[in-house]
Amino acid sequence: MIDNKGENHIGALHDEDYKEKYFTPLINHNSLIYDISRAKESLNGKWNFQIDQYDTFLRANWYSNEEKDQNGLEMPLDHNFDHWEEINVPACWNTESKEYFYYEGPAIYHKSFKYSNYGEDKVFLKIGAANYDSYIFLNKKFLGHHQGGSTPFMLEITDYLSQENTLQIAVDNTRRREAVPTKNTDWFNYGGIYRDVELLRLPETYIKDFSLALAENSYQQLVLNLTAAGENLTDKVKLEIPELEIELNIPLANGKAEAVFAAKPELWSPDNPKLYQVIISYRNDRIEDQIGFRQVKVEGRDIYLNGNKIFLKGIAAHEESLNNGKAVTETEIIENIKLAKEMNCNYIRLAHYPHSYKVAQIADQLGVMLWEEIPVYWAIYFENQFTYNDAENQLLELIKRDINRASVIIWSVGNENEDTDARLKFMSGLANTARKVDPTRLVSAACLVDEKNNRISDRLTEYLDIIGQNEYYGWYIPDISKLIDCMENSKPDKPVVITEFGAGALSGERGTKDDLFTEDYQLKVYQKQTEVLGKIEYIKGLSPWILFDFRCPRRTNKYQQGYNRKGLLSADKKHKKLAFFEMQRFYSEI
Ligand code: GCB
Repeated sequence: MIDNKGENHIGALHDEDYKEKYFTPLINHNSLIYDISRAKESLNGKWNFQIDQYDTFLRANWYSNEEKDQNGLEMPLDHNFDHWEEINVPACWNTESKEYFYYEGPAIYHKSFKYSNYGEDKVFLKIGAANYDSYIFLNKKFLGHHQGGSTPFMLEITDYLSQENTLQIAVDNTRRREAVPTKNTDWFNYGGIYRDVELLRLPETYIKDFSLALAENSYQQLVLNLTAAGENLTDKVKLEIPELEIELNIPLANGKAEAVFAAKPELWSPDNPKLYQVIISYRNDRIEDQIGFRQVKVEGRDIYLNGNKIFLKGIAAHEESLNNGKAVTETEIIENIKLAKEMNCNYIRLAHYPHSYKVAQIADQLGVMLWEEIPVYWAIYFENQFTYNDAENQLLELIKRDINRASVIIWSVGNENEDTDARLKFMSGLANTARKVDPTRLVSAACLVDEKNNRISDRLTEYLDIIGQNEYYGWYIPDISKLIDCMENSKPDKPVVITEFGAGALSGERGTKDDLFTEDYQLKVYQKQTEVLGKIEYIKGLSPWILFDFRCPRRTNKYQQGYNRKGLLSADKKHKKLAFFEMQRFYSEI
């Protein structure tokens, strides 16, 4: 993990490839240990913070904090970590101070903390999410770099801990062409450590990850796949599901335990979000989780949940709140799910990047199905191998994180990308990866309409289980009468979910049905959309764009003023627009 070269690179001050030279390796999905429901210690709270526009922390190795030269003479330091201002973690820096609202670039977080050993053999540091790039330093040592702003990562810090510790995290939210997402998106570019920072203490051998789900084509068998880590991985893993009176001892072979066993769980569904307490123990390690069991599949043009045909009554949502940016609170997550339920939804599309792990946990409990997505959004650098690796790593981190969440039924490998050869190779590769590592869920992506032929046709659909289709008839394609033609021109051989349609409306703005940006116009678009889409046999779900208005610097007309106004609610969620009630009606009648 340690890159010793990183310790003496005085030249880096003027060196433009300092990052590649001194700040590898990358921390990837292999670093993750299953931690949902494990006890962890929080390092949240006040951290010292400094904007570091010229990246001097990395260039001039500030983290090594050398106060004296080789002859013991005092050095003029350009920083004082302890004197920097304090900021909250988790939080987006943009919402912490007016001055940082539009800041884009590197910034440094610093925290001191004490550590005493309680008998554990290993200690891991977990960062829930930081937008986008993070460089981790503990006690003057560089420990690793992580790319990807929405997924968790971990690193083992056992050997670098002492009683008094200093931890620095350099976080950079610069948009970059080769990154995922790339430079141009339709949402606000938040920065900072906006999910929990925690310590995880583990014994010498421990459970690295596991999945527990219904066997394919059976409601009476469960399958456990578990990986343990550490030395001498022998003995047995114990699995208990007390309510089902299951207690099994499963032998480990080469660090893996696999078992298929009889069980008759009550099935999870939005109407009956039944969860079972599951306890897994291995030697001195123990995990306790709440898991639901359900089967989701596609046959012909239908989607089935537990053998019953379903229609995904959905809504799309960004991860944002006016006060907290991306650092949404549990209360806000519950509020969003309740609003969707009030609209009679059974499903939410979490656009366009992984939202907090808490969303899926809460959705498991409250009973709502989820679409989860990685930010392969618009014009990604599809020709670039590093970009692919980054996207695939984010996908694997997301799947590992939410593998046992019954609410998650679809992995989406991207949104609205032009149908080129490079994109096909890139995104079909991601779809294949998702299917290979998780055969218990469906794979999709939100595709663009073939405008030239006015129909659904995208070469990627061959690799998907469900065709996700965005269409903006009545808005970007103003002639809404073309919607029915598009649907009738299309002959999909799979279920289609309309992943987006919509129209902008400033909340409270009224006018005639023809006045753009009024609630009346938005309502007209929704009425026409539901009228047409409701009659198309192959459409098996909708997630209109979007639950509430969200910040976006690209939107600057007099109605928008920095917000995308296609929400069915205002950004503060206090006002429901007319179209909200149209969706509520439509879903109640399906
Ligand atoms: C889209 C994008 C979404 C945008 C939306 C819009 O097709 O997928 O991210 O925000 O359109 O409002 O233009």
